[in-house]
Amino acid sequence: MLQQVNGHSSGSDAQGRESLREDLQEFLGGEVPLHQLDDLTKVNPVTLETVLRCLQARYTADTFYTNAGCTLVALNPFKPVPQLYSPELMREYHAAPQPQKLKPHIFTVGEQTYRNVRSLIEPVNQSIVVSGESGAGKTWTSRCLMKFYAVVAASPTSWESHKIAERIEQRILNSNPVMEAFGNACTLRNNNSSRFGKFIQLQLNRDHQMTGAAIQTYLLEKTRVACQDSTERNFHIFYQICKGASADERLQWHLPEGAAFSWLPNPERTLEEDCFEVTREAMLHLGIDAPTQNNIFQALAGLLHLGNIRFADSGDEAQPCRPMDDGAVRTSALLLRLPEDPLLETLRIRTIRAGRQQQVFRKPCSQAECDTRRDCLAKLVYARLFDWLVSVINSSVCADPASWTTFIGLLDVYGFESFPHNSLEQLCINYANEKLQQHFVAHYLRAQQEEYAVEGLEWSFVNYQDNQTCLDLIEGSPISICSLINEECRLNRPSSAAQLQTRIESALAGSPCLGHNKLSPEPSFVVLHYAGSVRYHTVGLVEKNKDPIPPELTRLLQQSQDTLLKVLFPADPEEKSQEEPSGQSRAPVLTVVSKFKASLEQLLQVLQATTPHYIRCIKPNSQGRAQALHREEVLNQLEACGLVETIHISAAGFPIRVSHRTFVERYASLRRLHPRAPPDPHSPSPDEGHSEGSPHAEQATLRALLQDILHTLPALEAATPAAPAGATPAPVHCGRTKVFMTDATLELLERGRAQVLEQCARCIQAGWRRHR
Ligand code: AD9
Ligand code: MG
Repeated sequence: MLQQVNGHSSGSDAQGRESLREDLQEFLGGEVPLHQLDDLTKVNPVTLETVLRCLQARYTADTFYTNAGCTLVALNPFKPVPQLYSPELMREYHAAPQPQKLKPHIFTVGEQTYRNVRSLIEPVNQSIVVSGESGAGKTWTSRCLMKFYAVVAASPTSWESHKIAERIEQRILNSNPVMEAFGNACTLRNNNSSRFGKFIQLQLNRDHQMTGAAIQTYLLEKTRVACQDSTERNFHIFYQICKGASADERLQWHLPEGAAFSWLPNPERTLEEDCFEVTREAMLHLGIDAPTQNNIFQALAGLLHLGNIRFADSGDEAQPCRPMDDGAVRTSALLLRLPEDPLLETLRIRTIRAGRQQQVFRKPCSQAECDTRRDCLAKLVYARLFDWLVSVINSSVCADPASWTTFIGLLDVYGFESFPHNSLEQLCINYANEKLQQHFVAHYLRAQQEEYAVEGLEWSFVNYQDNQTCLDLIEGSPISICSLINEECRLNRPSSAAQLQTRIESALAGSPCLGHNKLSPEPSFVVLHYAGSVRYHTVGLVEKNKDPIPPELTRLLQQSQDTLLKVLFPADPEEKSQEEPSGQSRAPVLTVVSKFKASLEQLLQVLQATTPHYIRCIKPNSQGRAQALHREEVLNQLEACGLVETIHISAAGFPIRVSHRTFVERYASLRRLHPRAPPDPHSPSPDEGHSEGSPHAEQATLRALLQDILHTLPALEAATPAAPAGATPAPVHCGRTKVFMTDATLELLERGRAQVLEQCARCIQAGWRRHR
């Protein structure tokens, strides 16, 4: 049935060739300047080189968005472009009869998504997946989309609570600065790098107004609280309090001007993110009042002082280590409102239960163990604080279940990462990116090709990169990288980093995605991800995966007199004695990797139940400079996200699919508009060979009607004022059970149908007047 796959009708070969020639001319003949070519599917031929040239030309012309079929490519401008995100422009895209006819923009995706929720008979939840490497602009894009919905889907009523009457959209927007202050940090790749993943559901009521939102976060990189690369920074909020506190607050929080903190590297670097006032104001709007805020910042200052505690070996195994600076212990105890002696004791001494009588033994920790316990205490407090903040924000912005019916989900997860040193955090981040890439491949590429095959449409199969092999290596069963790391945790045996490397390399040697690991002096393994190869260092990997929390630490925090810490660490009345059993620490119930895997699976389930839209953010250069597009870097990203394959498929694709019956029912009337010439007496009748009323006969009749309707298309097109003379017939194809077409064809058919309806209405009116 299908005669070609490049978006040209099967109607006439000559016409198809002519239009193909025109397309080629558009690109090769230079009639349309490259920077004006706003869909990469029109670049001809589609190769990495031509796509890159087009993007480069557009970037030079300050055009940052380009369609790539079903995906939008967003180049990071690395400079303010306020006119591109004004509320006026948002309204323009929202009001446009056909937003896809306007210049490509994230607002086109936003509006299309919004219309999908509104226009479908059975409303389907939508999601926008924003992807790209670190610093490519994902968070920026999701923030702009939230602003877009705050404008176009604003609810008419305001909320009255927390003594502030305000619009819910504003409150949802206020969640951004708070989440970013506590969850973002300056890294080598991005001054405002998200150190957690975020999925936000914008909840819409029956009238498609935003009534609330729900935020889900993924794996905060909590190690950053206590351990930062010398070129990076801790979470923004620590710098905000140190730079933005008032004189009184400095006294209260023990943060004198110029104080040095070992967990606060590069304090002299000032970023635009260091804006304490913005965070405070936003917290206030979210219902976090000034005393609670004060409490939070005081606890954070306590953590900074905790980081300054250093231990010196006592030189005697039976004696605990000595703190080198009593002042740091005292101040952190004071700010966290913990008793000073138990704090010091908990950091320096382990309690172990052993023997039949379960006697309690106290064992002094080595200097390294003391440091680990101090860091663990800080991570524990910060992670709980972050989760608590998310829950407070959710309770402030989440609509009650009865007041929303559909949602638009925005996914902004940390981009693919490859640093000189990669550990468990990068493994999890890159694992998440592999999963999302697979979702993309599965949803668009594979599903599209498979449906074409089932429908009997001819299809020149495109070779796309399926990353299942890589996912098998990371998470597969029975043996994978995750299962091996988890097993080490479960066995709880002392094993070296080199042993873990050997186990991974020998057990998974058969995987084509496990790279060669010849040159590294450090124990590590290499994974060939879809976006590039990454070397993961195995030192400390198992311990990070266990993420052990000595029970004494939790119990210590339960003793705090601080109101906030009391909420974060409620006393557990049922609590049994939790001293460690003798020997090794207890095996953890759930490892970091298994928790992450479970939350990722949950996320994918949600995504799979929505209609997804994709925005691919591209970082034009790694220095964050405006007007500079580095070919090699962009090429790597284009290749990594499989964009070329996407363009191939989308160019040949027909996004609209309708069953034969629905199509005939909706458009049968078009035959009135342009009746077909009487049938050729020599051609076989549609139901020939089938008895009347049989399913085959019905099918044949449907097909005949279908063909009649399709034959009206050229006439419809010719009658369209906008259609240039000799325009290509709209691409449409008949599969076994469905009709496949482009948006343009659908538009044409709908216009024709409206015309018929209008004619009918006029006839009825005329008849009615005559009757009177
Ligand atoms: V990461 O994976 O969280 O490390 P993102 O989220 O992809 O990363 P982000 O959105 O934070 O990157 O963008 C990085 C920086 O690029 C921003 O801080 C802005 O300075 C800059 N940016 C991104 N998009 C735009 C834009 N549309 N206009 C202007 C932009 N600047
Ligand atoms: Mg981000």
